[in-house]
Amino acid sequence: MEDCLFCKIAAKQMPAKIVHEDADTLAFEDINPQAPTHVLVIPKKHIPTLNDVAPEDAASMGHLFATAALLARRGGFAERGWRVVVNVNRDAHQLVFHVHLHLLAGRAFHWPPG
Ligand code: DGP
Repeated sequence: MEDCLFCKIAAKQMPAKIVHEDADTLAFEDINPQAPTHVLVIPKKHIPTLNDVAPEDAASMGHLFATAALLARRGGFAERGWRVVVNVNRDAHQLVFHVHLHLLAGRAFHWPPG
C-alpha cells in the first residue's frame, strides 16, 4: 500500500528504531511512547484493521502475539507484567490503518483502560 506509513516502515522507505524483524513481522519503537517500553508489532502484509483479518491471516496474527511474548522475555518484563493493546477504528482511537499490536511495559497499568 503506497500511502501506508507502516508499509513504508516495513519497506525501509521510512526510518524507525527496529527491535525485531523476521519474514512476516516487524517490531519497532513507537514514536510517541506511552510507557518506558512501547513497541509496535506489525505484520508486513497490509491489513488495515482487525476487522479485515481473514482466515488465511490466522497464522500471521498468532505470530504477532508470539513476537510480542518473545520481546517481553527478551526485555525482562515477562514476569512482572506487560500489556498488548490493539485499537480498532475511530472509537478506539486507531490512527494508523495497518494492524499493529502496542506492546507496553515498564510501569503498572490501570484497569479498566481509558
Ligand atoms: P494507533 O492509534 O493505535 O493507530 O497507534 C498508532 C501509533 O503509531 C501511535 O502510538 C504513534 C505511532 N506512530 C505514528 N507515526 C509514527 C511514525 O512515523 N513512526 C513510529 N515509529 N511510530 C509512529
